[in-house]
Amino acid sequence: MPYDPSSSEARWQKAWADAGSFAAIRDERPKYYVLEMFPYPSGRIHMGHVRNYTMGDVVARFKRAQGFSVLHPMGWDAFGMPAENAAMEQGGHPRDWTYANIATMRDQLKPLGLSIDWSREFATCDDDYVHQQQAMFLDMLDAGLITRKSAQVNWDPVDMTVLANEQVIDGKGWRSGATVERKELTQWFFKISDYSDELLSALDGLSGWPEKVRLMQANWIGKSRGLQFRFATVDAPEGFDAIEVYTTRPDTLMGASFAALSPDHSLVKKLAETRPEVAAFIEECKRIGTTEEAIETAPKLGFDTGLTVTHPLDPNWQLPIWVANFVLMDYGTGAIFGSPAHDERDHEFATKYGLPIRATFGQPGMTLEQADELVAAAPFVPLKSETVTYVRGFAGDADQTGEAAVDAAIAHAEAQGYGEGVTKFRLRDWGISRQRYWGCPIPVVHCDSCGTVPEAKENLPVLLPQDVTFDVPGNPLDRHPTWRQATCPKCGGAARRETDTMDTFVDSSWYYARFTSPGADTPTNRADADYWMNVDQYIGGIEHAILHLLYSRFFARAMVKTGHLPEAAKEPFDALFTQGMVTHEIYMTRDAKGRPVYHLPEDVTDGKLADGTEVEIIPSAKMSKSKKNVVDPVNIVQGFGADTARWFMLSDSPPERDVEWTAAGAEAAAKFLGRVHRLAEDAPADGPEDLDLSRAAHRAIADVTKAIEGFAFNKAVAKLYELANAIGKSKAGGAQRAEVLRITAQLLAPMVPHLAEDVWSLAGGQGLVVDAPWPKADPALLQDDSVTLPIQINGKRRAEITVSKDMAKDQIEALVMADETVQRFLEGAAPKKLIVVPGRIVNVVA
Ligand code: ANZ
Ligand code: ZN
Repeated sequence: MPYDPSSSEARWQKAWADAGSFAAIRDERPKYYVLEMFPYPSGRIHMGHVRNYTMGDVVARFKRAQGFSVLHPMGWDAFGMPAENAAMEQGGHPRDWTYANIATMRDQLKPLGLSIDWSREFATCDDDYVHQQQAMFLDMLDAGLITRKSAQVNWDPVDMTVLANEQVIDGKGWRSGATVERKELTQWFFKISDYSDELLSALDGLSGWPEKVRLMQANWIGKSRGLQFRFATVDAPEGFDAIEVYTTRPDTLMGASFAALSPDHSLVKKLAETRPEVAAFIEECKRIGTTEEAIETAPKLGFDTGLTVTHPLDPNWQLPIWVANFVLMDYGTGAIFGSPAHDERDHEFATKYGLPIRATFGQPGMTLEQADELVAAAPFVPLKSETVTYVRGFAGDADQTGEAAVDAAIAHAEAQGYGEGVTKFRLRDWGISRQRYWGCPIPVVHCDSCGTVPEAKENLPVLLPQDVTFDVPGNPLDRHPTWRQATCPKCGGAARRETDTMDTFVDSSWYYARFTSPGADTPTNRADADYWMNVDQYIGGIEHAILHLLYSRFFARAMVKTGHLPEAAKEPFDALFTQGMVTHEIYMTRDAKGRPVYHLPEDVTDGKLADGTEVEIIPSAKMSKSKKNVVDPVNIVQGFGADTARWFMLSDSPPERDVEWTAAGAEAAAKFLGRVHRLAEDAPADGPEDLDLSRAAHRAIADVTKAIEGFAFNKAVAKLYELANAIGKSKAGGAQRAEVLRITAQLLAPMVPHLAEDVWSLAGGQGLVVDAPWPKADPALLQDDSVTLPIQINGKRRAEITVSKDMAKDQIEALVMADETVQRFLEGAAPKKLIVVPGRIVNVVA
């Protein structure tokens, strides 16, 4: 029975399914919850999925063998724009597109042999999930975790539709190509900013998370300490006697050269009422999207209002008030002072509009003039504030640096009464309203007499209507003839249904909790959630390091507050692992006009296309359809078997790094697995006892265990290569060899589970290897009791000999005399001297 994954893999998968091997069951065993970030049903699985789910599967199978009751589920992050885009482009319905993709991808995933409890599978677009998410929304609304306020959205003026940030490409609508504008709409928000401080400080406790991810989250939350102070205005309209400003660098106040307001600042709006040129400038500023990136990278635009403010430290010093497109209304106070010598944006602005650039400090030993000259030059030179000399300091703070100078400036402002120290966070409330069809409807209605009213729980779920079309842009819910008509749960009168749906990040913020009781008629069943939470090991891509994980951390807290999760689950992921990407070389030729044409790896052999054309080989990069450097896992699984794909994914690189897929690597993996299979098949019925082989097996138990525990799967693979070599070299047979083969099967099982079952059964294992407890290394066999002694002949090291530590002297002498090198030197004569120093050295005098 040679190695034939094409028949054996399906057979083992059926055996596991028949035995219910992967059903997650609450029992007396300790529990272990391993979760990989669930896939978006785009239509096909890709190599990144294979890598991600294989790693999770290694952990799940390993923990299961170690005696844990394991929860390892799978589901689908199924709402979102691609389904609507497909409907717009190809016709059809987003629901059909989504469920068809799920069916295809499930069929592609199952042959990988993942140890998943498929009975828990759900898609976030399932009526049931929508129902429970809406129930939770109502609970959160009740608990004061949700608010409704006005916010800016990206508006496509041609398609007349709201765009998500991802749909804005270089400031233009992705379909219409029209320049995107900002527009104010009333939106629903989760009040995540109430938790800014806690979400930040709790990062310290996440010792199972990569430092890098914790840092990215901390930066996103963006806690800063600064000064909020007032500029007195001169000749401003009534009610605007002062402008409130926020700065993190009050130590640069003496270098101020202008004040700047956001185009959305109330004073600017006031001015626009009477001055058309201000109104026109506001309109101009709106012609960029709402993303921070768009605002940051847009060219700086300013408008001089002609008004001035008085510098707080000098009543005779007036600064002009500008309106600037880079000042955001929803951060700090929506107004700043510009200090161009020490801030790059202010520098760009001041250079463009000819405003003064004055240093407040320079490097040690500089004069004021030298510092001014340095900072006035373009491009902007940042001065390191750790090594400064204050040249235009105030309140006697010369030579104070960095934070101390900021503290001194805050203390000065507080003492003088023109400002106070404050803490601000960059983190904004989470706007979840999407003017889209394919999402979870927000369960509220609008009533003319009662206002905004939550839908009654007994009326849930609020499901999407099926009869919609996507032939015109905009939200089909808005133009549906009847769906919007609702009854007000409060007064019983006619009301209008909310047509916004929820951001799909909401769906993925609690799916891990739902997996603990996917059939419950409440968002969670507390007994199940209490047992299974937390996720012991979460695995996914670094691209989710910020938003998804932060939203999930917030949501878990909200679920604790609303009673859907235990207190201990407010940090839902005990450990996080972020895996690297799968890369491949890129193959390119050029067309007649010199434009690049890319080719699939399967169309290239030895650097040539089928017609003999040579391709240019571009170094490996993340697999991407646009560069055609993709390998379809389905082809690999069909060609080599799932175990080869799994083995290669684990073998070449540490899991946190990128792995380069190569055809040669896949072939080598397949060849190795075939060899292991042959070792089991061709095991001799008898042979000499080989203690070294047993030692190799037990060393492998210890090493593979340690490697898997440390997420060093590539090391576990390397150890198994070693073990296979040791078996191949050994002459041992019979029971001893069978035992070593069974150990090999057990150690292979987390990684290549099908081959492991083959080897296990060939080696006489009882039942399935998937049910065998993880092997334990025998400490006696781990001790290495051999020692290598150098042999010196006439004072020079000529050879060496490996003997067991407790070998008798005369036995060692006999072995030395039999050594080829020694014999050559002795030329048949007896040695003049032969001295054995046990454990150290052998000296021969010829
Ligand atoms: C003067 C100054 C001098 C500043 C200097 C920086 C460097 P972080 O650190 O991110 O909190 N700022 C304040 N509110 C703003 C708004 N609504 N839109 C755009 N920029 C705003 O940033 C705080 C700094 O960003 C503040 O400190 C302010 O510029 C600017 F050498 O004040 B600073
Ligand atoms: Zn009403």
